[in-house]
Amino acid sequence: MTDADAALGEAGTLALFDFGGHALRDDPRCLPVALESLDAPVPLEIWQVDAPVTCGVAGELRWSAGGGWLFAAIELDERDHGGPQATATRAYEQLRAFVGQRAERHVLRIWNYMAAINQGDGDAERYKQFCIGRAAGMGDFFAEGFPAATAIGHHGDVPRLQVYLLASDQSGVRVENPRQVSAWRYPRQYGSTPPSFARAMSLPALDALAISGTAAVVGHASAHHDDLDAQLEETLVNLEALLASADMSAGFDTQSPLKAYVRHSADAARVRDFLQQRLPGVPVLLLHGDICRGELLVEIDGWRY
Ligand code: 3EB
Repeated sequence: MTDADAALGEAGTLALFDFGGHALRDDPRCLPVALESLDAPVPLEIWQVDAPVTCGVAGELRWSAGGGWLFAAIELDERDHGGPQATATRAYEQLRAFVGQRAERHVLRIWNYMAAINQGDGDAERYKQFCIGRAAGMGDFFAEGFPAATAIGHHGDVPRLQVYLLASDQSGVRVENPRQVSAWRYPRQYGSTPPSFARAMSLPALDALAISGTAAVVGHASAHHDDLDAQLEETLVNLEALLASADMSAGFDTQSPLKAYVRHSADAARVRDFLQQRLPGVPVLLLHGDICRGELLVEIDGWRY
């Protein structure tokens, strides 16, 4: 029996994420993520709740729920929907319609993985088109504030958009970073529709902070173009600023799993060394992914308990 089978056999398993190589079962709780791990062996990410879990398929979505928590995921092939903007709209319309009729209607955290995220110039950049489509699909569902999020480019052959989320029957508390302009207030140069996400979401039920994709952005500008070490340093300063903004103690530990998205796989060893030195003992999963601004080499997200 594989680790995945064992996890799926447990009553409280809400979701299982595979970053390569685990040959997951055809189960609504299993998501093969389009990003490749730069670590071996590839750990399986497992979400568990303290309650029985039900799961199912609803149109193009799959979902699972238990103990007041909801996982939902959608994967769409852009070729069926006409590009990143229309695909994002469709994905978010469906997620919104589904979550809106659930008791777990508070969306706390969203992950977005799309192909060729930096392709196209200026307003034609695929990430910017995704942002327009995402906002249209969200409608006014997040009028009171956006969830925490990550948006990363994958290297898969198929132009597939994957969106998955964690929602709850209890609301979270949005956290912004005083060192950074809130993403939804980014000036026009970053696209006609600014990115719709909060920098972090505090989850009182878990006594945890869900941290959005965090990079070397200061104010609204990217800092340290093409300087990996300096971007990592700046990212750590931003992560600490978020903890302070959430009234949490400083630092990360063995209970705080992080993911580092690395643009160039050749940088993986350096990123691993840097983080081992600066965040000793912190579990970090290294993933090969493109950051949504071409000049950014690395981005970190994760959890702080
Ligand atoms: C930034 O700070 C980096 O579009 O959902 C980070 C996290 C970023 C989430 C998103 C984008 C998103 O602007 C990019």
